[in-house]
Amino acid sequence: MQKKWWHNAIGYQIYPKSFQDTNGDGIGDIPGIIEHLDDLEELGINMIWLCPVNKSPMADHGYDISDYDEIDPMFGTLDDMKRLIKEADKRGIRVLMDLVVNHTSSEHEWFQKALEDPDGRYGKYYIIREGKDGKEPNNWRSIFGGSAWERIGDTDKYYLHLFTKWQPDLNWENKEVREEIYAMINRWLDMGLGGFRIDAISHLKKDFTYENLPADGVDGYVNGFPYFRNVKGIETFLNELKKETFLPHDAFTLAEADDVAPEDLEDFIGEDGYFSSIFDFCHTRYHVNHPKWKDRPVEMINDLRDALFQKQEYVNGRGFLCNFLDNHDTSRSAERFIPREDIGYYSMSALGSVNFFFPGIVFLYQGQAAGMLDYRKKSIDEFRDPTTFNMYRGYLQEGMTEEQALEKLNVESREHARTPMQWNAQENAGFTDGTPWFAVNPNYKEINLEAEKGKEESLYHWYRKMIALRKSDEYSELFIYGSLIPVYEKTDGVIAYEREYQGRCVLVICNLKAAPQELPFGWNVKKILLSNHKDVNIEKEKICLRGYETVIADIEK
Ligand code: TEU
Ligand code: CA
Repeated sequence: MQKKWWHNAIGYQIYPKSFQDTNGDGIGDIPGIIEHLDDLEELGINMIWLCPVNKSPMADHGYDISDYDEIDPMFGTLDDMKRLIKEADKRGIRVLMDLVVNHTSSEHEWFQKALEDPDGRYGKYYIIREGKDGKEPNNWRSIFGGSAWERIGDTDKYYLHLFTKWQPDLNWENKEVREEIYAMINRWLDMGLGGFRIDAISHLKKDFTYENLPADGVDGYVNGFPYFRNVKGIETFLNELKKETFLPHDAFTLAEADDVAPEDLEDFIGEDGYFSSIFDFCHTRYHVNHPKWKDRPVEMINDLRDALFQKQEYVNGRGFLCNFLDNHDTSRSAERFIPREDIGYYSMSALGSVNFFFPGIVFLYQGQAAGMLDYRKKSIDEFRDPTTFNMYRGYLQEGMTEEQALEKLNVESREHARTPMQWNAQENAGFTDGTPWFAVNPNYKEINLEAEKGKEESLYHWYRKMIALRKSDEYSELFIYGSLIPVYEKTDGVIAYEREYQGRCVLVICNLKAAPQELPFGWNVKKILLSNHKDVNIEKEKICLRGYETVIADIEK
């Protein structure tokens, strides 16, 4: 395998709106990111991904871009962006932008022109179809709820939007669209950008056979994923995209590519794959799908373990998945997997290591190393996300009471991890001198980065130590190229594995149960590398793990 700088990169996702405000308007900005580069360097980060900062009317918080070549004034200027790239580079940190090319904003110039003349040149940039019997062309449900089609004025034409109606889908079948996009990508890469996180890439190709299927919900619509997710033929677009842009720049790419079939993984992330790495979401949805989600039973940990190991088995060393627990589209992982009464340093540090030493790339989300948690809302009006509002309407339609719907959203909403970054115990957690665009979690006086840094046993130090170990001269090759061997696979609440490389072996054991567990132990420990407690209890032939204890050891098999 050809070695690349990013093989052992530690990534950090920034939600710019909520990271650091520097001009008192209550909205995080690019100068705010520059201010914290030293913090990120100290943590050991060498790659940052910024959620979209391009010009946008912000209908979906920037995932609706109206000008790909501009920075939204809310975040700063193009010069700020160039300065960020330069300052990051000085600290060995590469910058990734978010590439949102499945759709544009409805305010993008192309779409405005398409509306004026749906049959003209720009109409062909989007997916516009005639309605059927005065209704939408078909009954696909948008991923964000409601119909996936929106009528154009009082015509009988509709445009497709897999996300909100303010995010019309681009027509990738049109070569002219593809060429515009490639040229835009190359302009950014020429500026010295490290690469991109690529949004919703599995949806580029649509199956135009448009079958009207029986509705699968009370809204009368149907889940159209088989027609617009990883549809056959997408490989032609993905190959071309890579060849025309990323490849000549040797750019790093991390695609949001959900549910790629095991047999296609090599095409996606193999040595000559379309992308350097992908996000898979197999492990992020239990909190809503599990029948007993309210209690976070230990079976959820077992399911998490099985899903994580299964995905790694599919990849089987052929490429690099991205290992993450938190992002801007989900509640904080501790809230999803740990019973509420147990949430704290031990449980969160143990959870943080379950996939940290896996083959692949590690990505942390802002606030994760500061121990940030969800802020439960008391009213629907406190949310800011269009999808959350759609979900709320849907739940009421299904017959839930307002309280029941709110309770569900307090777990499910995509917005929980988007509250402002908690830097310190000062007003507004040090995020802004103004009024924050989205309420700061009132727990900031206790939970904030400065407080974490000051404690001996803290998540911040835990992550910093884990990062240092992953990157250390002695072990980095093992963590990059070593094989993954699951152990204790049938033990309730335990996620454990060996990493083996050239005759050396590291063992990672995480007990995700509140209760202690005594496990048989047949290895010779050469050295304890890390433990989230003060000491480790290994006796002859057994290890006694405390509740939520993690041990990482160099072993002899
Ligand atoms: O999310 C895409 C998204 O909603 C996926 O999780 C989706 O469920 C998946 O593609 C189905 O296969 C991204 C961004 O992360 C999100 O914040 C944006 O709102 C969205 O795209 C639209 O740009
Ligand atoms: Ca600002």
